[in-house]
Amino acid sequence: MSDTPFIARGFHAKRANAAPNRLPPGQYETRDFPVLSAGPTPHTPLSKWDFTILDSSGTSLRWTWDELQALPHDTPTVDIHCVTKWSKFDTRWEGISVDTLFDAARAKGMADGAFIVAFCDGGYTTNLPFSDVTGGKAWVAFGYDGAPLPPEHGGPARLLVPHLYFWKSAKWVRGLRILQRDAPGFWEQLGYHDRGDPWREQRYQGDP
Ligand SMILES: Nc1nc2c(c(=O)[nH]1)N[C@H]1C(S)=C(S)[C@@H](COP(=O)(O)O)O[C@H]1N2
Ligand SMILES: [Mo]
Repeated sequence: MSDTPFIARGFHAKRANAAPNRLPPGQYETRDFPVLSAGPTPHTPLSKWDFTILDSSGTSLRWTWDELQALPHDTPTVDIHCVTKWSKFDTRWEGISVDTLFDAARAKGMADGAFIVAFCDGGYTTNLPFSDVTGGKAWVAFGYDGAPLPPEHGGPARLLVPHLYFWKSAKWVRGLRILQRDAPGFWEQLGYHDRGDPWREQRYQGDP
């Protein structure tokens, strides 16, 4: 057919001009914001809330809610990807960069580590490589879409690590423990991946 090459060229040109693919393998886009929680939503009053960084030598640094709010805020707009296969584009958050917290910890003489475990009200934990929560890639978020983060989505504050599967973004987060060796958290002990990069489909232990 003489016109087939013309059609094929037009099709490829259109594809080349399209936005780069934002959907990791195996995911679909949703406009909803599903709630996924392994237990009940805790309700810790802000007067009793604090955030703690602990290192392996036993040194710790703690912020009250007001002290945390006094730190410089970021307003990242990011895509998020749940391991149950929904992805949501352009979610708008407000929070404190984890770099800001670790800078303060370093200034106090605390040591970096190779891994961290985030811990939460309600007992949830998740482990991450140190390099995945530093370098502008992770936040302690307390605002969503121009409003305080709703409790079902992790308010008053959750970890936000959008470049990894969303189970790493621990809701109701209360602190980060710096470790030299990786220590699996709640879902990781049940078979989910220690890193969880959605672009490499690191869903389960043993995935590349
Ligand atoms: N504390 C806590 N954090 C958590 C969870 C949880 O059960 N408890 N679920 C994780 C999972 S599996 C996902 S997909 C996201 C869901 O966040 P959302 O409910 O705001 O969509 O939170 C993550 N953080
Ligand atoms: Mo999830």
